[in-house]
Amino acid sequence: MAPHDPPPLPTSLTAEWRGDIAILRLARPEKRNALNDPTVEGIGAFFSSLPAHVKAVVLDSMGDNFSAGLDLLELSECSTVEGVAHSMMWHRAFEQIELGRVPVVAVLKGAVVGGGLELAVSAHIRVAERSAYYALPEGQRGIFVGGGASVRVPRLIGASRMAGMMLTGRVYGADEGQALGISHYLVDNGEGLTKALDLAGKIALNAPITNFAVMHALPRIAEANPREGFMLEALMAAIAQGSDEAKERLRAFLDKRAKKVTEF
Ligand code: 1HE
Repeated sequence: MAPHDPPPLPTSLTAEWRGDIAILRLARPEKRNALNDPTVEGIGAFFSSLPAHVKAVVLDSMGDNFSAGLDLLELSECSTVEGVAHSMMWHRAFEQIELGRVPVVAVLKGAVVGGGLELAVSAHIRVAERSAYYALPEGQRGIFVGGGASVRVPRLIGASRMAGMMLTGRVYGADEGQALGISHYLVDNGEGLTKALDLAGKIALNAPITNFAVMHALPRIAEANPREGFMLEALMAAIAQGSDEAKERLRAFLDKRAKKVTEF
């Protein structure tokens, strides 16, 4: 493999490299990007073996839908023990996104449902197109979420709202998803990738220590008891500001060489 080659991916995924940004695409639109085992394992493998030059990833999809969730063909014959292993395989794969090496920006459109929503909420930033809608149809299928939704979705919208989605099959539209905090940005249909690439480009310009702290320290601090949280924050802040890059960036601002904060 050449240094920039991705690991071998299943046919349901494609990778594209644009400078220091990688784009991973769900590529099974004829099945609404339903997630089968090779796809989920391929996602994990992709994020755990990113080339060193990659500084941010955009997670995109082919067709009109982000993902219809679990490939329902797969669970129909699963035993209880196999079911546990299957769910834990999803957890491992999506942890490679959430606690991976670089921030991930997901582009959401059409169906973002079941395991598709679980995949989306593993990313750090979500850009939704107006066509996006969110649901957890596990309740209607007689199953339970297994790709990390019960940990990650309540942190975004609260356990009570997630219970409502699962018990009644409630579907939230893109506007509601934006108001609830599922998406960070809401854009017109067809504009999600451009916006995501723009954001990924900004992320790639950050000091690596800042991206590391946001990905790995912030979620742990947010979950910690406040006393430990303040201490972790102080330690992380000291490590970050002690870096040569931080010193240079602070000096650049004081020398009027750095951009000011602007409203837009
Ligand atoms: C699928 C799947 C799938 C579509 N597994 N094959 N997820 C769900 O319960 C959602 C199920 N899907 C749907 O409700 C609809 O497909 C959509 C609303 C997403 C899209 O509707 P539409 O009209 O655009 O497409 P379609 O005609 O329903 O589907 C096109 C094809 O994709 C069709 O196959 P075909 O061979 O007849 O062409 C569908 O069978 C196939 N397809 N969705 C398998 N999900 C770790 S636990 C996670 C648990 C879950 O994610 S549960 C939620 C599962």
